[in-house]
Amino acid sequence: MISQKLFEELNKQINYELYSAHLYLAMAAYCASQDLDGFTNFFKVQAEEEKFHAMKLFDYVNEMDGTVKLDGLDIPQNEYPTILDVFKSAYEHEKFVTSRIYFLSDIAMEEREHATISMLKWYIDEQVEEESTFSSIIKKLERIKDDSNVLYMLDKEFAQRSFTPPNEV
Ligand code: OFO
Repeated sequence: MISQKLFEELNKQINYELYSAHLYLAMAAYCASQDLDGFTNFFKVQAEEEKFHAMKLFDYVNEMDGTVKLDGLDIPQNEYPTILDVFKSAYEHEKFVTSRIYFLSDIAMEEREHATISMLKWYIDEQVEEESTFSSIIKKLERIKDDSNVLYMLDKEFAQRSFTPPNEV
């Protein structure tokens, strides 16, 4: 049985995931202001993914007879010095989210809450992907520096990104 403490932390996580969507939409808006349409698309898709993460937890809390309680969202950062800074911020944010997922897993393990441990495994794997995506884009952006031709190519590549909900949920 899920404790009140664990339900509260799962609820907080729903909010963190919704905040992630909010943050990435603000990053999309920044990219749009720089006329980087592909990067804009990248972050819009990222925001969709985050909403999916939130809803997966939303459904889980309901399924386990808990009550979802939403909180307010902080104001996200809207301005960035460069596109590289956008990705550095996103990467730091994902590291924070990973620490939250580990924290939730620790509580679930302390409580021997096996269903929640199993559900959270999906998020642990997802965080490996999220961190790796941002870290590899940072490396690319650091390599290309101010080469606008390569930036344009990357922008074209990101224009192709689309959101496909995972089907195992
Ligand atoms: Fe939900 O993984 Fe990013 O924040």
